[in-house]
Amino acid sequence: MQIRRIFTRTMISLAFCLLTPWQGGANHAQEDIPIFTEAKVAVTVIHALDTGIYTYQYTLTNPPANTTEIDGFSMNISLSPSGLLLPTMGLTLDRGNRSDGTRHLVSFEDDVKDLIDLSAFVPAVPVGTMMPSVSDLWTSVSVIGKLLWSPHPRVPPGTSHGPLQVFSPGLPTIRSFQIEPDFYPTMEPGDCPEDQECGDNEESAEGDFLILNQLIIRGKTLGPTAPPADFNPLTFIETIRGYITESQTLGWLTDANLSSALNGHLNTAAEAIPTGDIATAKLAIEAFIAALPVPPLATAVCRSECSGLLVFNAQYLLDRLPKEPDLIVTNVTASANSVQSGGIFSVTTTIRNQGGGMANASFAHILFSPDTTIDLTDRFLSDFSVPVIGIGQTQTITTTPSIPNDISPGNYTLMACADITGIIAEIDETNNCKEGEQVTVNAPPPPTNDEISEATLITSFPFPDHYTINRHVQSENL
Ligand SMILES: [Ca+2]
Ligand SMILES: [Ca+2]
Ligand SMILES: [Ca+2]
Repeated sequence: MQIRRIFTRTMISLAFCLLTPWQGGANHAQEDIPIFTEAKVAVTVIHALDTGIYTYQYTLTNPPANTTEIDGFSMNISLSPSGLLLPTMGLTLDRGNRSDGTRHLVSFEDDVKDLIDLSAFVPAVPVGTMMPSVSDLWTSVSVIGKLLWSPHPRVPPGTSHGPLQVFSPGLPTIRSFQIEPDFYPTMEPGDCPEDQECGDNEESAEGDFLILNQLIIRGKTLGPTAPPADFNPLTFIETIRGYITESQTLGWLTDANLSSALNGHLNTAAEAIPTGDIATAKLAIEAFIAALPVPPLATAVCRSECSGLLVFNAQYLLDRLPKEPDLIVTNVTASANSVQSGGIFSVTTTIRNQGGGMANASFAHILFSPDTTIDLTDRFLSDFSVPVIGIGQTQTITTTPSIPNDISPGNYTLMACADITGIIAEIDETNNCKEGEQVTVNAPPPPTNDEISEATLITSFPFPDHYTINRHVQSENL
């Protein structure tokens, strides 16, 4: 549009200068200034899970109160310096219908090759493929990241035009747009040909540009941006938090309670991630998404801009949280703090899956350690099976291990470890053990005051030469 417009303006300017240079000062603007006080752009965003491509659909509306047509829509889609470099291969620009009815399509690379050194070409826009869906349209993308659409015919008052579509792997972000009326300054300021006397015409052109600048309707909408090159979940949570604030300012999100709830979910996730509690972060982000309409749907308090911006960015974050389980022992407790070698006691162990994926069934074990670290000198007491544990879920299991007869009396630290056989691939394999309380192991006292609690006389016929007596001896002190 810009190229065409400059061309058109130049032609008009030349016509003025060549044909009626003395009338160049006639004030076109005062006669033709249209009423153009309101125009809207609505956007919806759709995400294709199989390709990862986001489709941005824009509809322009020219309200009936205006007296002129919409001539163009432009949007800043410049690449963020901290963003991933997205390929522009396949980015296609639509230049409208040819005379034979076919579409005139040009590749972005072809379009910019005269402007830049292609050997040093780096993608300038976060748009991988692009094809406007409507005919009668003229599209361009500048190397600095300005997307321009010029509908043809132009959009009259009281009508809408669209959807204009952008296909991009770029995430939704807040972009500035302009809607321009059908109002042409007579010429570009300073464009008067050297061999002409343009006089007042040039001053009038400057005045016209001032008027055009006031007529242009500016606003914010959604457009693609490159995902961050160095993805950090905590930084990204702050990006989403900023989107909530700006959505409120722009009137896309009008429910203060909903905003507060959304920020609460982000707070929960931001506190959980540094502790390794991915499960809590994941559940919080899922709750964040569940609180919003599914894009491209909107509600009275969350417009399509709100749902597209917040849901797809939250989904992006969710997709990048670790998907493996992470088992940890959150508690291990003994039924007694003093036991006797050869005796039994009960131990209750709680295992939590704080990871981002379900943990299959596994085995855990209980140890006595003379110190507070797990090593080969520790005494194994028992192992037990642990059932499947869902994301953020726990299992509490009580076992009754026997204390070995030959364990040395003394103080031991009770310890429990998850996934001792290593069958679960986890986010963190080094956090599976936890120490419990100190347990004192006492040696059994020597038997005293033996009692015969039971005696059996083995007899047979004929009577043998001698008898065998089996005797069970129990210590009173046991
Ligand atoms: Ca673990
Ligand atoms: Ca140890
Ligand atoms: Ca493991």
